[in-house]
Amino acid sequence: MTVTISVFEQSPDRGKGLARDMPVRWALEEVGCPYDVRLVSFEAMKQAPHLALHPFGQIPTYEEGDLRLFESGAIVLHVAERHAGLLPADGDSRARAVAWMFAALSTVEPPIVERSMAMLMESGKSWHAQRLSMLDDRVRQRLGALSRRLGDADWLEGGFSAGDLMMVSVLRRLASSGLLDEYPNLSAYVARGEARPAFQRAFDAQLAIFNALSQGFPQ
Ligand code: GTB
Repeated sequence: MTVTISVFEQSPDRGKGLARDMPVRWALEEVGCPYDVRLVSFEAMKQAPHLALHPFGQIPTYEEGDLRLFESGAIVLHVAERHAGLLPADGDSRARAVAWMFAALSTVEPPIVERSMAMLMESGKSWHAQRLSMLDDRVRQRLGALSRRLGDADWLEGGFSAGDLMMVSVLRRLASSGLLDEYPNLSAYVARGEARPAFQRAFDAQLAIFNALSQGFPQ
């Protein structure tokens, strides 16, 4: 059955692979599932045809036959459950790998997103530096705990899993902050994820959309 995902027609991250279609693409590449892409503009995202796929008018969405899904975590979990390669066979290990997916999205990511929003929306405010320092410390609390748990292991739950895929995707959002450099084992963990051939294919595919678009722009 053909899989179609929706992605930004014009991603604000300018091809850095930080939008949330990236983990979905990466998961599909890891399991060897081909997929088509529907490019959606910011305008089209808020119109009825796309809202029928995504109640909040966002990307990514996932279509496969009669199945329509939204939420990158739910999509990655669906892909991981339907194909071999992203979840351990043993039930307990599998449950722990799924727990890491949730940890990535609901424990590690919120302070990272809050920091990104502060950088984007509040950098001109007189109190920005003070608030940023507080937000940095909140991110550090999560990174410190994650770093201690990962230790010198390659991945969070034995072999590479959907839990690592989501965690690396979330940590990549810190690239420009410098915070990850304070935790060498986490920097190495992200680099290991990014070095996977499936990650590279996913990254190149989203970058190709940005490059095609920029060729249409006057320099
Ligand atoms: N919880 C949902 C999920 O995980 O799927 C969140 C989906 C979401 O936030 N989608 C964003 C979107 O559609 C794009 S990815 N936004 C349009 C809108 O809400 O109108 C978030 C994102 C955007 C840009 C960058 N960036 O520029 O670096 C990174 C991440």
